[in-house]
Amino acid sequence: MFTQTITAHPVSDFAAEARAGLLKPGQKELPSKYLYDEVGSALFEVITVLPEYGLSRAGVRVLQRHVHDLVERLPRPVVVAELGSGSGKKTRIILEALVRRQPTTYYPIDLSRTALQQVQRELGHIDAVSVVGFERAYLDGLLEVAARRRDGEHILVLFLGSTIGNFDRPAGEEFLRAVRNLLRPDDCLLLSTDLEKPIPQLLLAYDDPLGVTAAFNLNLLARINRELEGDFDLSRFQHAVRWDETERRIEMHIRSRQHQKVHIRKAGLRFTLRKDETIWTESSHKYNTEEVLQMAARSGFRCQAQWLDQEWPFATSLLAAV
Ligand code: AVJ
Repeated sequence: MFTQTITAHPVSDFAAEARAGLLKPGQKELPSKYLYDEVGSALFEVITVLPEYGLSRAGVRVLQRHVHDLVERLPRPVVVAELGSGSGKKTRIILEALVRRQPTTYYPIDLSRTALQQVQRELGHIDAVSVVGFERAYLDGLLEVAARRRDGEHILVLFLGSTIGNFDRPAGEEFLRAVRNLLRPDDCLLLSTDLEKPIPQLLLAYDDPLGVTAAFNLNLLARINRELEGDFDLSRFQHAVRWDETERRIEMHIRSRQHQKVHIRKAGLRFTLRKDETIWTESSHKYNTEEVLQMAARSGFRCQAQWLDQEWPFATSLLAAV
């Protein structure tokens, strides 16, 4: 129907956050949200079609199979807000089913303007769907969506792709609680979580033989070079993936192949890396179906339905705010 973008709040804290993470005593780190600039987002789209990375296809299959059940369970009328805009593939399945019942406003919330533009191009032409993008952090965007709510209107929040896995468990639960606090009873959250599976399979999914995930990861250093005038020499770094058994998560790191010095001019930062020292760039926590239910209950939701993919263990849960 129509599309619109609410921008402003541009200046990111990339320099400040990179600086803080790289100056951390002990394990150095960079926030995973910065993996997704234009290059990183394009590389991630390639990851989603790699045979080793079954996660995204599982998410699509679950929705294809159960979207009618999903739509029937939703309160009406409902607006749709999505945390992170993704490629639009999964969202399209939901919106196309939903508009058979009611015209729908869709609010993608994303820090990246390019990501918003892409999803608007992808979904802006569906009949009876209006797209209003928010260039915001998730909770800031959701706050604004909630403020625009009309009387009697409900909100369906989409948090797909197992993005919650990037938080550690306590922070993930805290985040769900924060989402819940912006909602009213019977508003819904559709939450996807990747499930535990054999470790070799997980390691391959995050360290594919073609090297796409390696490029996705190393692009974070390239991005620092581009945007913050860093001098990382990418040939002196290596993608590294490990499974942490206690935390039940995949960790993605960038390992320094040698002792070296780095200068990031716009962050006002000089630091050294030891040979084999790593910068931790992302975690992907893996869940079981029970703990998703418990996590939901503890954060103020009741589970209406949980749909699973058998081929690539994966859960999409429809949670209603209590
Ligand atoms: C988009 C955060 C769900 O953790 O699996 C893919 C990102 N990182 N390969 C994930 C990712 C490396 C992905 N999420």
